[in-house]
Amino acid sequence: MSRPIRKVLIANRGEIALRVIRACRELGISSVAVYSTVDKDALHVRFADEAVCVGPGEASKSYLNIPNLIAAAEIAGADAVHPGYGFLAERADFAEVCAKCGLTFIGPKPEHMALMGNKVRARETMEEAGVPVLAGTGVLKSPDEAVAAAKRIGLPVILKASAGGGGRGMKIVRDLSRLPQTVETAQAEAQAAFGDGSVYVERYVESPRHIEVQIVADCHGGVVDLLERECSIQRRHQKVIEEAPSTGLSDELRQEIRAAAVRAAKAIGYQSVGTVEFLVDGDKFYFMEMNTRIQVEHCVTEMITGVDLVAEQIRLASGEPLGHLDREHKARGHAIECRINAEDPVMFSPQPGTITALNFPGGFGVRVDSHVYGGYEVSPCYDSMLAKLIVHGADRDRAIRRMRRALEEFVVEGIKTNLPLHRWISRQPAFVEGGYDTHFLETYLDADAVRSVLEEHS
Ligand code: MV4
Repeated sequence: MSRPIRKVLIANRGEIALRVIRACRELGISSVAVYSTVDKDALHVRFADEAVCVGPGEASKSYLNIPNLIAAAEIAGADAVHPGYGFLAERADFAEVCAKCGLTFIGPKPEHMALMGNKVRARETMEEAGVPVLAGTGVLKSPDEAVAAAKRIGLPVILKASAGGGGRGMKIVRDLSRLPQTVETAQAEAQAAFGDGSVYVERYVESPRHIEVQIVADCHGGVVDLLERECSIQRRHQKVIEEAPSTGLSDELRQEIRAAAVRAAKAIGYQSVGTVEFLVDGDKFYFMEMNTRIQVEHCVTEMITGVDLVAEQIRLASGEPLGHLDREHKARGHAIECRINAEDPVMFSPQPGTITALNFPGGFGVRVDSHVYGGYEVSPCYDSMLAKLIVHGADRDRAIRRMRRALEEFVVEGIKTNLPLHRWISRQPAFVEGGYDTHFLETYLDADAVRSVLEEHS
């Protein structure tokens, strides 16, 4: 059952490729980077033991090009593949191809990726496992079925695409008379976007909090949770700030949510690291999605648990048991992550260009995971995240003070970034108090706040 991993091909770029290379190096495992021609000078190419070009800048022709990635793994003699996050990380077909080619996929089994990629099947499976789900339906067979469901559940309802996720393909309906037409539109849009027009109904929660639980599972049936993260500060379904542990939840509710996440993973026989996302509404919580990958925000969990999640993910993929992880994890202090993006801090539009000057913050309790350097050219081909600033403090108040101090030290010149937005958030009373919900930015980032972000916090 155990299969040693000696050489890992990293099918990704940017900070997560570096993160995986660093874990490999510490484990005594060789690393193989892949890169597009746009990334020929990238740090993941320089820091890996070997690097193979897999195509041009356009992701569909390089980082998403499965035949080229498999060929690169074969040429380099890799025995395993790490998908990182994004790109092919949740593509069951890629995991399957890796297995067929004798490559250990560092992630869950393809059937679990496929199950969680199908939001209707995921919902049904969780309900059977005794994990709370919102009142809703299976795949709609007709608009009339949605109307009947809305009458039973009550308004508002939300229409979601079964093949969607992460906020893609959702429509809120507040007026019963609009529901049939909205179902037809949602089905057509889902068909066009995902090649699958399946749509379902759920009761809509107006002001939820996004709480997610980090799960670690081995291939011997062992499952533990590594506490939870609070990810409610988002904009257009992109997380902006994440923290661990969550703030403003009762201990009782946190324990219940963690137990539900473990139950979810055990029910399906999940293996590898994963995240179970919940919507929290007052003192109630509901299963939302399960992410079958290492996530961008895994670092806040690492800071409060002391566990190297990527190293553990690799170890678990080689068939090892939970071992030292098999215990009740307790939070040591508080961690906050700021996603620093190359974007307009107010309009949130991406800002490609060249970084002319750069200074990363440092000092006690500060971690910066980033692939950029002075002179780095931000390409429009890829997402706009430049760096993750992760601060750790003995408690949340100290973490916030450290966050402000580190944000003051952080310099990126030559392109616009969202650093002013983070500086502003770090001083917002509603953020400092904790207990904010998913409407935080749209609620507080009004015209006056925008002026303040542009002037005071730059
Ligand atoms: C919801 C919801 C309210 N009610 N479902 C957004 C991402 C995707 N995972 C599901 N999402 C939501 N689903 C019901 N039944 C509100 C959201 C939502 C949201 C969730 C988490 C974090 C930020 C969000 C922003 C807007 C909407």
